[in-house]
Amino acid sequence: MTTFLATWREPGKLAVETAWEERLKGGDLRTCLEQGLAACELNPDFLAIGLGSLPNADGEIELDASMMDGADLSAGAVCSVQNIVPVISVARKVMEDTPHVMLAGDQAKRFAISKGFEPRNLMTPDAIKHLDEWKAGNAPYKYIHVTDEHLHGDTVTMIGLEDPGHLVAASSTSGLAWKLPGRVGDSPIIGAGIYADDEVGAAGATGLGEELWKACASFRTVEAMKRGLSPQAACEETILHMLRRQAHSSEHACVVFAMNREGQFGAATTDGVFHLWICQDGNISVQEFTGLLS
Ligand code: SD4
Repeated sequence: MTTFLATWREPGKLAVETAWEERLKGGDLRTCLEQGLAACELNPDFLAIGLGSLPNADGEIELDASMMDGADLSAGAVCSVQNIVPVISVARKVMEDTPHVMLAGDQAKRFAISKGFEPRNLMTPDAIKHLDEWKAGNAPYKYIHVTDEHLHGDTVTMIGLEDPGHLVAASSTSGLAWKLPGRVGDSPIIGAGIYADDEVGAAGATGLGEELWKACASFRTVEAMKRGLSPQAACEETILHMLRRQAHSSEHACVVFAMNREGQFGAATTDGVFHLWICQDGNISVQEFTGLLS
């Protein structure tokens, strides 16, 4: 059995569908997650990932991405990268082609170019329109995007599991809209945005990165599973800890989701409604999780 999980209602669907297509072609877990996230990065309709996402306060799109393999805890990440997509592929190259875990900013971009990536303008006409609206003081999108119906994000964090108990986790994001230039959130931070350990399971996060990072949300959740909690109970424990200890964690959605090496999974959010996509050997479904505050 192969299982993929991916975050949020719109991009999560594309992410698991693409990962499964890659699996049918014989792709390994790393490649399936890379392709799933790359498809979302290259889709200009998603506002918090890759091409055409919402920029920082200077009108620049700065991307963060990470990948971790639970087999041997190898990990790679990039942060604050401009003009390159898909950055998940650069994060994977950091993991596989260098002795390092993370490269940042211009130097990460130089590394990407040295690996054959072509720099390009990521600001689409829609992204420029959103920036102009924000500058005029009437942006429809806040830090984490609020639509008419739901609080939601487009950051995609994924977990993949294959028998017997091998897990990979990965994440890609443009971070928070209108962030200070140079700001980095949880997504590229191993232990915050993602964590995978084949001895236990894997976890991923999305939402307000500052709070998720302070909580070491993904590592905390994997450690809770290591103590014997189910993935659902582990996620709830992390979110309740955040609500109890971190005042700002109730201001925006903070989400953690997890899967153990047996394939059980769960998720929890501080607030709002969170959609998690699940693909089990090609059977695709979505589950809804309601905030523990509501
Ligand atoms: C961040 N956690 O950079 C990301 C944002 C996010 O959906 O998940 N948005 O803080």
